[in-house]
Amino acid sequence: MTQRPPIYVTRPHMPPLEDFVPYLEQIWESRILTNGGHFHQALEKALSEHLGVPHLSLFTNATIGLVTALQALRINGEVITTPYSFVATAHSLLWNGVKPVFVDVDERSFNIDPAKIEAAITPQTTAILAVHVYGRPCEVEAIERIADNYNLKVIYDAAHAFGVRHKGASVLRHGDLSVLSFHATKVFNTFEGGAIIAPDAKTKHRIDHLKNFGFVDETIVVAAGINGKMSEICAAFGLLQLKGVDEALARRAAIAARYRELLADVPGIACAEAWPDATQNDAYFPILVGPAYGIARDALYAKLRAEGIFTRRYFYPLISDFPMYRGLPSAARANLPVAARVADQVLCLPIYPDLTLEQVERIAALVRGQQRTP
Ligand code: T4K
Repeated sequence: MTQRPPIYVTRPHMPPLEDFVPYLEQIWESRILTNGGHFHQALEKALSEHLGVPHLSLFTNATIGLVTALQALRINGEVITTPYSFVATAHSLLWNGVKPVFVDVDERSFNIDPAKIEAAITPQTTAILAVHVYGRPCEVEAIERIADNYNLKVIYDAAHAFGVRHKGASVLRHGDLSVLSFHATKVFNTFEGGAIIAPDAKTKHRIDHLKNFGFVDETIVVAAGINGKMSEICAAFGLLQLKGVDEALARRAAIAARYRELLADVPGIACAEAWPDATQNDAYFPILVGPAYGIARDALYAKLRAEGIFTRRYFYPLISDFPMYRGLPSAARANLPVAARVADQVLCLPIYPDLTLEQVERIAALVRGQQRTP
């Protein structure tokens, strides 16, 4: 019997190799490999237009982007954030010497719950670092109202939110700064990469200096900057990727719709609901495995693994469960009951443009097949 190839939670979308060769030839010809070359400039312009945002600064990855965004806004003291995210969100605070204060999430969106933010504000609070989890927008208006009332900055970790629109405009326009990821596992990838979205040219210039060691010109350094620059090869790949991104998003939407149909009536399985006032990018396909399913989430995860289907439990454990955070008073699971429940029940099913509907049907049938009526 021939073995089926494994199915991973995601696979990067790749254009045909021959389409990339002319870009490589241009790089070989120019010998400009990095430091704001032709492709870097072209991708910044193309992405600003595509996403409908005023100012965008490319980065080597989103983590350095987050660290730099906090530097650019001179964030210190305490920052209110979510435990339900990838560790990079909170790590960016520690790299800035800032204390994370975890606030619970909303049970429908899995994003930080604005109703719980105010109680966590102290005289040391300087900002809110929220995450558009799975590309579903936070309650941006409520968050910004609180920020205005308490004079706080707002930074959005928008690693998952490529192309997402909220009430007709890019969700990346909200807050003081937003940070995208273009990692291999993301909807739009440049191998590794990311970007900060800034509201005005002055802020973008400051960020451009910060990602280039603080250099303004050959002899002037204005800040203790870092090296966060995207290389020409990654930027060139991004330009090529941009041509296929709408088609890739349409494939993802078809896959998500099929999963929803096939899993709609499985007892104990809840698919994330469509989100009001927002477009979806189907970056992930999370399901919650509740008590009515009859077996635990981890048993389903193991069963699928045994079948060569590598789902992921994004985001379990919670960030607040990791050793460098769990000593914080706000990290106690009793303070984060919704996030704790979601982390214990969530399973992200495979979704990526090359996944076939037959594979989706097989995965859904396996999920259905494990259900045990209590
Ligand atoms: N904020 C949030 C909310 C984030 O989710 C992330 C990253 C960040 C910030 C930071 O962004 P970056 O600094 O990375 O730009 C992955 C990614 O490494 C990470 O970027 C992502 N979030 C996180 C949610 O997932 P892992 O350790 O789970 O990835 P890994 O290597 O196990 O990959 C998952 C599957 O994808 C593999 O089983 C196979 C497939 N894969 C992966 C890679 C890297 C491929 O087919 N090709 C590949 O090149 O963290």
